[in-house]
Amino acid sequence: MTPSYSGFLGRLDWDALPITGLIQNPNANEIVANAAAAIVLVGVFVVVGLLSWFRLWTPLWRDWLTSVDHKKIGIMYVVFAIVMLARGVLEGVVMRAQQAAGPGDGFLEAEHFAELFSTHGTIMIFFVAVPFVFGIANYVVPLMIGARDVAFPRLNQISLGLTVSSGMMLMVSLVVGRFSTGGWTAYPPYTGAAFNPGVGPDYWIWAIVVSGVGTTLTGINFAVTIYKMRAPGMTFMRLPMYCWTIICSSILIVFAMPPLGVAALLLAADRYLDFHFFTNDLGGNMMNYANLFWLFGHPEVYLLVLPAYGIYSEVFATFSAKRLYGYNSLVIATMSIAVLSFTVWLHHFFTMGQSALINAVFGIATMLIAIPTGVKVYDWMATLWRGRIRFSVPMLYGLAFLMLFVIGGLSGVILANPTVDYQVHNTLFLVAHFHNVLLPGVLFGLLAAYNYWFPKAFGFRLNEVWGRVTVALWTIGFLLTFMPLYFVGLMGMPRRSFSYDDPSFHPFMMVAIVGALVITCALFSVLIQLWVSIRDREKTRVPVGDPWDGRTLEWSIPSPPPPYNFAIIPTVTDRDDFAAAKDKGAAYPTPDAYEDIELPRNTGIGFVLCVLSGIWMFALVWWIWWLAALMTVLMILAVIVWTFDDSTELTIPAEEVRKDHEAWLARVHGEKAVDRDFETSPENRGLARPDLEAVT
Ligand code: HEM
Ligand SMILES: [Cu+2]
Repeated sequence: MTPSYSGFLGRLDWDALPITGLIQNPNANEIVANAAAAIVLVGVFVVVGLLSWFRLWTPLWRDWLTSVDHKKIGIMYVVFAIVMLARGVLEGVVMRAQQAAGPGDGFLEAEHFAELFSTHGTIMIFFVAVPFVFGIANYVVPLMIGARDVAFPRLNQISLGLTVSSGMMLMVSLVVGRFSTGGWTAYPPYTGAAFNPGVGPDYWIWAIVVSGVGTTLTGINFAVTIYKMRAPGMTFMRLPMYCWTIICSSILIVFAMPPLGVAALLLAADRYLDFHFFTNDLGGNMMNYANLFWLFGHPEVYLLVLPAYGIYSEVFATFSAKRLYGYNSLVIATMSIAVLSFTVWLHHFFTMGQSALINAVFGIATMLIAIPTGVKVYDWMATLWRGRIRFSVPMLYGLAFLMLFVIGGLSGVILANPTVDYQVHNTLFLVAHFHNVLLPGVLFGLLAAYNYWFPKAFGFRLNEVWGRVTVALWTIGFLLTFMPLYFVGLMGMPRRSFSYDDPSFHPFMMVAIVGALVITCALFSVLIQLWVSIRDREKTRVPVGDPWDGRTLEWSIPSPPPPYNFAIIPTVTDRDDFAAAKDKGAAYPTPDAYEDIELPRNTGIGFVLCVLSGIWMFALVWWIWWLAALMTVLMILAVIVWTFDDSTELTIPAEEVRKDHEAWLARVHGEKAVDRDFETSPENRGLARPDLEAVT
């Protein structure tokens, strides 16, 4: 701590604003930084302006910000993830442009480039992939297991609040001060106070700590939800594959996030209180950081990709009109991957000085993960085999995934060999590898989920044509951007460097920038698809709720579902219970009696904690101690006051449930069932005709 910064605003001053840099030193680098800040500010003005113009503040507060409905929380998570994705992609493009500018120094300063890969990586992992994965899970899991909500609905709202406030911190770091230059892993000594005395690493630390708390709570929430809230009869061996992957992923969170939080807090202790956990003098050791970080970091990538596996399992089964092949082996493979993911973290520092024996052990452990993954790929292909395949958008993502992900997985096996890793671990080969698993693996899966479950959430289908265009753009863009990196990496081009002088790298960088621009088009295409779909929504409504001839419980209720999800909690007798019911002609039963339904009542606690924790983080970053103390007190008070609120339940009378449900059943019986061949036509109102040609 430097006492000279004990002033009212800590170390905050005019130099923190990017415009100061621009005035003092107008160049391309400063223009890029200021443009980014301006985009944030314009974004805020546009959103505030639109909300005021359309008088949306009240409905926003009443229906969304205070809602504890898992469906709405899920949607808010996904919206947040897509906003952050836009920022992350643009940063990727700026980095590619810098290197495409050719050998020499390009237009960015080294510091700025370092900030870019640090925010880009941090955002993509913590604020795109994680919220997107758990946004989809929030929406889908309770519906799939026949529940009315998650186990702890209010905790769920708090998790969202903490994630959003940390994401907003990253946005603020564009406008006030500068973000870390230490990469998404924030290794000391690069992020230690001696090397990096500014605010950057502190932005990273608090964003990670607070969002980490939110994510840990989500992990607990979903593990408990799937353990305890399954509908009667839904044994674990009848659990949809997607829910299996979410429960594994939740358990990974519970074990993996705390080490990250601890690592970040110890780093904070080093930086704020002059401790020496990770410095080489006074007894510290930065390898402690590397171990803690990757004890989290490796499981993290499986926590992201397992849910994508789950999504593809559902998508392949539905669009092949077949039961998922090898369910038991898929369950075992999922659990094996989850367990193995904790045994391989050392492959992230093969080159940092442990013995050859240790490297060999961890190399082999890493390669073992290819076995359960291979089982999965086999099962998916067997699911497709002789199925009645429909090439809908989620299925196209699935096929792109199958082909491209295998390449990414194989390059991972190559890297698992320590001798090879010695050559390429710090080159663009590694960057190619992890983008190869993160894009076709995680992101394509999430986009498939978005297309697959959108009609469930909003009651109408997304536009097919634009959906296909989007898949094509993502696929082509991915190939052009990242395949060249494998080659240029093998040629020795290092990662994380803002310049290079070997002209033979340049042509590869030119291909990669074209690819990055195609990916930008893909991003726009996602938005165009959404806009076109909203415009044409009358033609694509699917009120009955089953547009794809789905197999699991979420398709057996109206689209969009009522707040309580199920008028009557179903009793499950089969895996793929809804498909089995349709086969037997027993889908859409008329219940004998209805009951009152209790739902959690709205609360503002998540929003309040979001705002308070946001200010708290900002105060800590800028050393505004009085404000940090005040926010700590207010957060504790808010939670205490909130626990005294005992009117937390809301009852929906049986009569109202009956009216709504009967109206929907009447609609089901009045609607014409549509053959699968007309799935994408306006005739598809969400009542699927049993598929007679299907092989099951
Ligand atoms: C949209 C196109 C994308 C482009 C053009 C892009 C580009 C880049 C670039 C240039 C780097 C710096 C590489 C280096 O020199 O080390 C990078 C790093 C990274 N990217 Fe991306 N990326 C994209 C999408 C994604 C996505 C979708 C994810 C995750 C879901 C992701 C996750 C990461 C991570 C974790 C890093 C490492 C950051 C670090 O080393 O600190 N990227 N990306
Ligand atoms: Cu790893």
